[in-house]
Formats: sequence, C-alpha cells, structure tokens
Amino acid sequence: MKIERVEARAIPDTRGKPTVEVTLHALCIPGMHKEATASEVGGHPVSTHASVPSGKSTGSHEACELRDADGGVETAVANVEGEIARALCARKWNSPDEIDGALIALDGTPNKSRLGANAILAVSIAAQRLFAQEANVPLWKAIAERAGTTPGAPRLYVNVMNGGVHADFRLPFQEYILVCEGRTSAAFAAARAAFDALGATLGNVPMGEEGGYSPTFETLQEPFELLAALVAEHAGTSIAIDAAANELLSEGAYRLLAETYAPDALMRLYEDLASRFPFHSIEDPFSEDAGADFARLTAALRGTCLVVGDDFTVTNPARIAHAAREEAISAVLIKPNQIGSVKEAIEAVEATHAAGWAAICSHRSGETDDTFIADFAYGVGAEGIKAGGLGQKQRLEKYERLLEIEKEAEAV
Ligand code: 2PG
Ligand code: MG
Repeated sequence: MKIERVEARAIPDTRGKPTVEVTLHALCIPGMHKEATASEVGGHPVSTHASVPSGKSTGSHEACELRDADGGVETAVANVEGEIARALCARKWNSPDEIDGALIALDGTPNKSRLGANAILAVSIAAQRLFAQEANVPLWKAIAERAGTTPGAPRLYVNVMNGGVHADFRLPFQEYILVCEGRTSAAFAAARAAFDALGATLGNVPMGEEGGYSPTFETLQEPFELLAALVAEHAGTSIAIDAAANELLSEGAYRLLAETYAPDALMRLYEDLASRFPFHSIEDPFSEDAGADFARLTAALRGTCLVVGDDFTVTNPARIAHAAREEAISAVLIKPNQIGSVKEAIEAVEATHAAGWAAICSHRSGETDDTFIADFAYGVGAEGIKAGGLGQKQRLEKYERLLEIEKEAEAV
C-alpha cells in the first residue's frame, strides 16, 4: 500500500460541533507489498474517507480529543495534513496494524494528547478501509481477518428514550434501551415496531440527542413500566440502561429526579429494578472510579443482568484487564474513539473476551454518517452494538449498514 495524499477537514457532528474527517488517497498493490513500486505492478488508485464521533458524557481516562480553545478541531486537522501526512507518505505499508503502530509512536504520549485521538482515529479507520479495498473484501471481513475473530451479528441496543446529559435530564438515567436479539433483520424489525409503538403511546414529546424520545415522568419506575410493556409485546427484546453515573455524582451521592442516593441505596435500587423488570444490562451504574461498587453489583446480579463498563473502562486494554482481576463487571462498552486507534480497539475486544465478558461496540452521542462501528461490531463478533434511537438519520445509518452486512455475509 502506498499512500499518496492525505486530506483532512472539520465537519459538523449531530450536535453541530466540529469533528475530524479524513480522506486518504493511495495506490493499492494487491498480493504484493514490499519489493516493487506500485506503478511497476500496476497498482490501482483508491480513496477512502472516515470521520470520528464525539462524546458528551465522557470518562476522564479517555484518550484526548484534541480541541482548540474555541472548541474547533483545526489543530487536529492540521496535524493530519502536516506531520501525519508526511509520515504516511514517506514509505509503503504492509498492514493497517503497521500504520496504527506508527501513528501511536509518532504521537508519543500515553493518551494521544499531542496529535489528538480524533486525528489519529480518523486516519486509522480510513487506513483500515484502504486495506479492505486492497484485499477486495467487505470492511467487516477485513476487520475479522485482522483481529482473528469469528464475525457475527451483534444484539441491537436501541436507545428508545434519551435522558441525562443527552436530554437536559428530562429523564434521570441517560439511556433507556430496548435490547433486540436474533438475526439483524428480525431484531431491527422488532426495534422498529417497538419504537413506533412507544412513539404512539408517548405522543408529541421532544427527541433527545441520540434519536430517542425524551418524555418526562413523575417517578423513576414509569419508564420501566413502559419498557416492560414493549418487551411483553415484542418477542426477543429486553431492557437495558446506561445510568452514566459519572454525570449523577455530586458530593459522594447520586442524584436521580429530586432524590439523592448513597452508593448503597443506589445499589438496592438497581437490584430492585432488575428483580421486577426484564433487565439485560446496566451500564456505568456507579462513577468511573467506584470499582468496589461495580464489583458488588456485578456479584449481586450475576446470572440475572450484565454490568457494563464504559467510562469505567474507556476501551483501554489495561483498564479492562484490571477490571477483570477485580471481577468488577461482566461486559465492556467498546468505543474506538475512547482509545484512539482501530488496533487498540481490537486489543480492548481481546481483553474483554479474555475475561469471558461480552463486548458491546458503541457509537457516541455526537455522531457523523460514518458507519464504521457497524462493520467493526460485526467483524469482531461483538455480543452487542449500541447505536442510538431510530429518530435520527446518523443513528439509522448504522442499523442500515448492519442490514446490508447481513446480506453481504450471506453472499460470501
Ligand atoms: C455513552 C455514550 C454513547 P457519550 O455514555 O455510552 O451513548 O454517550 O457519547 O455522550 O459518552
Ligand atoms: Mg455510557
């Protein structure tokens, strides 16, 4: 692979905030990498794009999203077109891992704060696409071959009601999710029917930032009663939440509606909810550094409901391995932009599966029309994908890509 030109620009995400998009222009040399030049063997030109999402409820241990003082990404864009472009165009590349390794070394910091995880990940994804094109295989297949995984359809985690920081706390928890099992086409049909039925029940309510409804309720229970009614009507579904508890923490206690809960009281609330409603998983039930509370809840809910780490583990293989030693959780959210390269996101999936846990690949609340996460989830054989509600184009596109992959997988 010979990369000839690198372009980058700022594009708006779903919140209208700038994020990084990259285009790589290269000469692909199928079946030959090292010796001859591209023109000697008739290499053909290809171009790939990638853009990266951006979170709002972020963990403090995430890789650094490089932002200018005014919130822009001009420095990150300049880093791609300057230093990164020079390194990419200086030599030939045999694999996307080689490119990711070089980008990580070029940055040289533990959290990608020099060049920016947003700059590096956009290049890393576009590079993965180049190698898929060179091999003439679908993106998910190239990822599976790279990761040594068995590809397969993930469960759909559809965020039907948005709260927390994604909806001005109209609902106390950040995400009220319907988990839909089975073949993607069947799971998506159930998600669509349930989402529309919920919309009809709720009437005219605002939408949150992840394309789910955002009603208000008097009590903590009501949204779960609605979700349980949907589960009863739609086979193969169950309930999940992302509490995003970092955002609820204030002076050692967690605020939900007008009440504050000490960690023990919050623990009892989760146990009570999971015993009364058909729960599949609870994400970030406590704040990012409350490992002992995670471990107690995981033990209490074992066999009933998964406890998922997100801000707690931040897609960081070392943090996941540490959580495994503490038996702190039973599933891990995998967000490539929390760690900043495809290579390390694959390593995070490996660490998750090595612990015997489920991997749930996830979008961010600020999204673009890039559907990489769908191919990634399918390629690494993740147990789930979290891609938002069905009320926003950029969320739907991820589900539509999974539907396309279902057809591609039948054809290969
Ligand atoms: C989360 C995500 C995605 P954000 O907390 O899981 O749903 O939100 O991107 O704002 O961190
Ligand atoms: Mg989360």
